[in-house]
Amino acid sequence: MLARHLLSRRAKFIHWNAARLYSEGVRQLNTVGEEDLAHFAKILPESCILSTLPPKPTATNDELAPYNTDWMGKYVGQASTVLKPKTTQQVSEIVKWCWERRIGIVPQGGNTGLVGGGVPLKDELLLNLGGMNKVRSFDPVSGVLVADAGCILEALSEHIAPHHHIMPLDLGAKGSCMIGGNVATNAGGLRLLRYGSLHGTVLGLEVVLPDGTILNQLSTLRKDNTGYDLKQLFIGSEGTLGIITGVSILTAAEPQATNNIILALPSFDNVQPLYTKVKRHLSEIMSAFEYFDRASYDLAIKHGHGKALSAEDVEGAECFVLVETSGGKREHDEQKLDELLETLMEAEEPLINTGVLSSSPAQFASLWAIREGITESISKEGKPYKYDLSVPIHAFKDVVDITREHLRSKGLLREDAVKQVMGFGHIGDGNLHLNIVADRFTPEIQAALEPFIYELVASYKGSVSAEHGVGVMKAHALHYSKDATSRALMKRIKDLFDERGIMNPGKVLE
Ligand code: FAD
Ligand code: 2HG
Ligand code: ZN
Repeated sequence: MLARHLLSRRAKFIHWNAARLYSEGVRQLNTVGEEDLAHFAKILPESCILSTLPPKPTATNDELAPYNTDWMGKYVGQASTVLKPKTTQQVSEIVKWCWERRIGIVPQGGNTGLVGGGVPLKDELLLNLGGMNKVRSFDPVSGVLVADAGCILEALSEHIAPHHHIMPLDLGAKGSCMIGGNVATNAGGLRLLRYGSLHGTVLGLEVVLPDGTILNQLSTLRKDNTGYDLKQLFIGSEGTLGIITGVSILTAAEPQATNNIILALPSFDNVQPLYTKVKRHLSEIMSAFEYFDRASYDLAIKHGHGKALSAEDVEGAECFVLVETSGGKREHDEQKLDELLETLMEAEEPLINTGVLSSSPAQFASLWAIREGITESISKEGKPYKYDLSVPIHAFKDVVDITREHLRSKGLLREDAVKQVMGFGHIGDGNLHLNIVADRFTPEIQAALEPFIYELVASYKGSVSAEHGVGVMKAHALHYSKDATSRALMKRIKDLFDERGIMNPGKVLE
C-alpha cells in the first residue's frame, strides 16, 4: 500500500502558487451552506457526508485534511464538505443540485495526482468517488472489465488475476489511485510502452455531466465507428468536463513469463544507443524500458525501496536502465536476455558496466521496487518540485543538468534550499520526470524554476505534461504546449459542457 504519510499531516498554509491561481470563476461560485447540506442529507446517508459546517458538524478540520491536501503536501484546499456517494444516481442528484446552486465541485479519486488537480482551490465541494468501488462485470474471453470509477487500480488487478488477465496500466500509486482518476488524468505509467495509452484501452465511460445528466457510453465494444468518439474528451480532462462514474476497459492476457534486468551505464550518452539495441534484440518481448539517474537510484535505496545492487555493480554507474520482458515462453525469453547481456558485455566498447538479472519473483519485485519507489523516496527526502516532461530522449540529461546549474547560479543549490536535482522516467515514451528536492516550498525556488523549465522544454518542442496532466500547477503554462487555436477550442468545449464553470474550477484552463 502506498505510504500516505503526507496526507496524515494537517498542512498549515495554502501554497502561494495555488492562491495566486484562484480564477475569477472560483470566486464567483457559491459555497456549500446549511441548505445545501440539508439537501445532500436527503440523497446520501449520514455516513457518506463529512462536513465541518454548523449547526451539526459531522467531521473535524483534521478529518477533512487528508481530502484537502494533495499527495505532495503542496496544494491545500479549504473544502468544508466532502461527499462520498455510492451510486451513479446519487452523483447525478448531487451534481444537479450544485448546477442549480452554482456550487463548484472537485471530483476526487485516490488523491495521488501530482499537479494539484484533485484538491479544491478554495472551498469547493469535494466529491470523493471512493465509495463507488464495485466491479460491474468481467468477461474473461474478451478481457473487458467494467468497474465503478472508485475501484482502486490494484484491487482491479487482483480481481482479474485469477482469470489470467492484467490491467493495461501500472503505476507506483496503484495501491491508492482509482480507475476513474487514472482515466481522468490519462495516466501513463510503466506499461504504456507495451499496452498503449488509455485513449486506446478505454472502451467506454459513464459520466455525470455538469448539469447532472448521466451520459451512458459504457460500451464494451472494441469497434464502434458511429460518429464522434465522445469518451475521448473525458480521458485526460481532469474532472473539468464531468464526473466519471464507470469505466469499461480492455485488459490484457497475462504474459506467461516476465523477467527484468537492471543495467548500469557508465554514461548517459549510452542510453539512446542502448535503447535501440535492446529494442532490436528483444523485439516483441520488451515490455518496459525505464531510466533513472544515479541520484534517483541512491535515494530509492536510501529510503528502503528495493535491495541495493552490489557495490561492484554500481561502481562508476552514472545512470541505470530497467528493462522488462513479457513473453510466451520462459526459456525463450531468458535465453534472449542472456544473449543480450552477453552481447552488451562483450562489445568492444560496452554500453553498460554491468547488468543484474532477476532470478526469482522476489528479485523481480525488488528490481521494480527501486524504480517504483523513487517518487516516494523523494517525498521522504524533502519537498518535491515535479516536472513531468516530454522531451527528446537525447535531452533527458541536459534538462536535468541545465536546471541544476541554473539553481546553482541563483545560489539555491544548498543543503537548506534545493538539496538535489534528479531525472528518471519512461525512455520508451520520451517522458522525463525532472524532480527538484527542496528543504521547503518557497516562492524563491518557484520563481527560479518557472518559467525557466517551461521555456527550456519549449526550446525542444516538448510538452510541459507528458502524463501527470495540467491541474492547477500548469494551467498558466498551457500555452507552452498548446497554441492559441487549440486553447480557444478547449475553452469552447469546456463552455459547451459546463457553461456555469462548476466542474473543477481553475484546473487545466485558467
Ligand atoms: P486524483 O488524484 O484523486 O485526481 C486526479 C485528477 O483527476 C483530479 O483533477 C481530479 O479532479 C480528477 N478525477 C479523479 N477522479 C475523477 C473522476 N471519477 N471523474 C472525473 N475526474 C476525476 N501518473 C502517471 O501518469 N504515471 C505514473 O507512473 C504515475 N506514478 C505515480 C506514482 C506515485 C507514487 C504517485 C503518488 C502518483 C503517480 N502518478 C502517476 C500520478 C497520478 O496521476 C496517478 O497516480 C493517478 O492517475 C491519479 O489517480 P487518483 O485516483 O489518485 O486521482
Ligand atoms: C513515475 O513515473 C511517476 O514514477 C511519478 O510518474 C513521477 O515522481 C514523479 O515525478
Ligand atoms: Zn511516470
